[in-house]
Amino acid sequence: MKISDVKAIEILDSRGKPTIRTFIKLKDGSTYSSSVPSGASTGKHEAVELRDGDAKRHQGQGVLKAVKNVNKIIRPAVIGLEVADIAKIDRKLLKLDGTDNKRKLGANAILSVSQAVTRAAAASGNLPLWKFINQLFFNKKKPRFPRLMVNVINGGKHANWNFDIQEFMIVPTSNVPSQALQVAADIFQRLGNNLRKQKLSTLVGDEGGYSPVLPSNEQVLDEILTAAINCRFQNGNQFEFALDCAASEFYDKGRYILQKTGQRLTDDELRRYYLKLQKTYHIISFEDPFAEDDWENFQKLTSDAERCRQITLHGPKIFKKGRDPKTAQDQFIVVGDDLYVTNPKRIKKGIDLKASSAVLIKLNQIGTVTETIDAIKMTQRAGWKTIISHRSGETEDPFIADLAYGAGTDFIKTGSVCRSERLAKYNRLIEIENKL
Ligand code: 2PG
Ligand code: MG
Repeated sequence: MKISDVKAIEILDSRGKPTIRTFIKLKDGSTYSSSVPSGASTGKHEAVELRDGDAKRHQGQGVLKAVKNVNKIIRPAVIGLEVADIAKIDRKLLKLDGTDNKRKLGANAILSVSQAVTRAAAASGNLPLWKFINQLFFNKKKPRFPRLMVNVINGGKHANWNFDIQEFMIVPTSNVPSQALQVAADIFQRLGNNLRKQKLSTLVGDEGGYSPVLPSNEQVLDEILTAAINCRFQNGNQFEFALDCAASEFYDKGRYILQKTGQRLTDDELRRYYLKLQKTYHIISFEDPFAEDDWENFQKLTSDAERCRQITLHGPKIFKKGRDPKTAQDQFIVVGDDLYVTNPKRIKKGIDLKASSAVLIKLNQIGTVTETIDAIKMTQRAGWKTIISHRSGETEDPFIADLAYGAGTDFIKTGSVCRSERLAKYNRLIEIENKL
């Protein structure tokens, strides 16, 4: 079916900052929309998010220029095109922009169109979004539910720097959404009760995790462990731990500067610290453990992780606390987020250098659906893990839930079980589980 109209508007994201929503109208009059999120701990190599810079509106954060680019430049170019031909439409968008980082039209403008077109194409073919993505891009490879990375404590830039580590996540073992969410929600509620009993704050950060004042990263992990034990869950059985260190945010001129203690760690000291945390708490995933261009230290930690994996698989059972290393699904992956910014060129470099063992995938870091799919496929071909991710500034659009299931990614990271912009994605996974 052909596109008959396109219209973008400025809306607000979960932090009250402007973002863009685009509507695609088809020849039969049906209309479909999609909205784009926005990061806080952004990578410097990300595609450009176009902001107005007009101090009189939204402290310069307005997106009216991006809206205008959709309504005046993209609209006439895509009206009349066949909506199902997403690759062609994305190519057209890239050509209209003509820059290497989407600075002319804005990745926010381009992605809002690309996502809305994908949603409209799925609907016009009478398919749920996940199925459309699966059939078109993944050759009907069996879709699969991702494991959930649920961020229960927020730190770093997402919570006024109460911890250096940005995200403390629990990863339920089950990949059945309703079951995984039950584990996550039980731990989250219990954690809240425990914090309240200690007269600690239960206010939540940008991604819906608590952000109490606690003296150390270890204390955070201990609090989560206690809550889990209170629920009769065991680390390694019902759930595991994952961290997003977002280390670019505390890197300065060759040193990693811890805000709590003022310590200035060398890269080796930081790596040793991570290994200690990994061993103590059985953390399965370290995202952005080093700064966004620190390829060498990513490589070092990845080879440490591989060594640990070999020992776990073939050596003595070093993990206690109920975890059976032979059956554990995921063991100590190193994830590149700001390192790759979902850019196939940077991912290729990472694969060549063995700089990680997983890639975080964010649509708005690269700016079109097809380039995002390329990034996912390249990562999957390398035998690495894929993690679809939200941004800290989100909307109620659950697009990424369908993407994760349709693409059969290993994980999805979409915040805590609190704040509706996060729940929109989890609840969409429950709908898919119930075949709705
Ligand atoms: C991250 C993301 C999402 P932001 O670093 O992985 O959790 O944060 O959107 O602020 O970049
Ligand atoms: Mg990150």
